[in-house]
Amino acid sequence: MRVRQKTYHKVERLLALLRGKSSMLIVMQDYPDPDAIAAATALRTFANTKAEVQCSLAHGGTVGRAENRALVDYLDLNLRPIRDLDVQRFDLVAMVDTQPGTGNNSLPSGIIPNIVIDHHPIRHATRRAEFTDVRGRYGATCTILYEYLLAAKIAIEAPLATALVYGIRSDTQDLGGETTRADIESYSALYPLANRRMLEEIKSRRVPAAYFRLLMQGIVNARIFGARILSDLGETDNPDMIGEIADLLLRKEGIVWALCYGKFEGRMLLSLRTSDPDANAGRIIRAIIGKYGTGGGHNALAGAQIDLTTLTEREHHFRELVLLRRYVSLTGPKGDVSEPLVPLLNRP
Ligand SMILES: [Mn+2]
Repeated sequence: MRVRQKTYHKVERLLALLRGKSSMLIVMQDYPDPDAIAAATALRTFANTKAEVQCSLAHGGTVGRAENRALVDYLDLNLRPIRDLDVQRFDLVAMVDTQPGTGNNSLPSGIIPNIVIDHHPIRHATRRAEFTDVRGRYGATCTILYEYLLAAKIAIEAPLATALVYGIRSDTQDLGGETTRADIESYSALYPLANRRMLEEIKSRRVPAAYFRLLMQGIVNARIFGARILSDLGETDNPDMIGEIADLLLRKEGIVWALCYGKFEGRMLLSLRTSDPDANAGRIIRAIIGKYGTGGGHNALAGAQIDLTTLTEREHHFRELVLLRRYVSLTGPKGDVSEPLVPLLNRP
């Protein structure tokens, strides 16, 4: 794989920023996915190797999905809750796979990060960072970081290669829809370096009984409106299940849009998926959320969050109805009747 001039240029600028510094905080989404976890690990490797900068990886929420926890365990990462850290104490603050003000991370609002590396559409607040590399067309942030490691001639050990492979694979849905040539080339270069047995183990990590309870809830509550499906998970202790069930519901024959939502720690979290190659789920979810919260994403998948702590039960209920009405009206024709995905049987 050939390193592009642009990447050499970015790497030089990043090195200039790291030089002479001793600590860096790397902030991920609150519920980091494999792309974020691997990209943060790669940035840490870059900073350690090239500038001896010590890094802390932090996020605001939890790692719920069993596969993601397996990845964190395998990389032996000590992920820190951002609220326990004094952000000002670090020489540098970096963000990967997210940006300031998106609502899906817990970087304190007054802090401008020094470094932002991401593949979501660029945000206004990001332009204030000293170093930005936002490649909206890329399938994964891991691909950007792999190019940095390559340009800086850093040897990639098996655990990091494994994480990057897994990150690219999961963010591009196995190199499907939103994949660029750079993603495919990075994947091909990294795959021979990865630990294939570990990839298998991460994917088949066992899940607790609670997983099946949430799965049942997601299926029993699912309702279909023509080519749309939606499901309410209710109160959940595993926010990653919301996205996982949205993925699952999209597999139903004839479904083009899937929305799943639930409540976690005073927030309503929503995951939107579409199989329409011409649609933009990120734009639709922002239209659904409006002023109630924040949201964003890619063409095929998007997420949003609403703070519930200032709302009464009644206000929340009203908003929920508004959101569902917007979802249905923005994703298809009016007049489709609601029917359950699985009509409940009468038990004997
Ligand atoms: Mn990503």
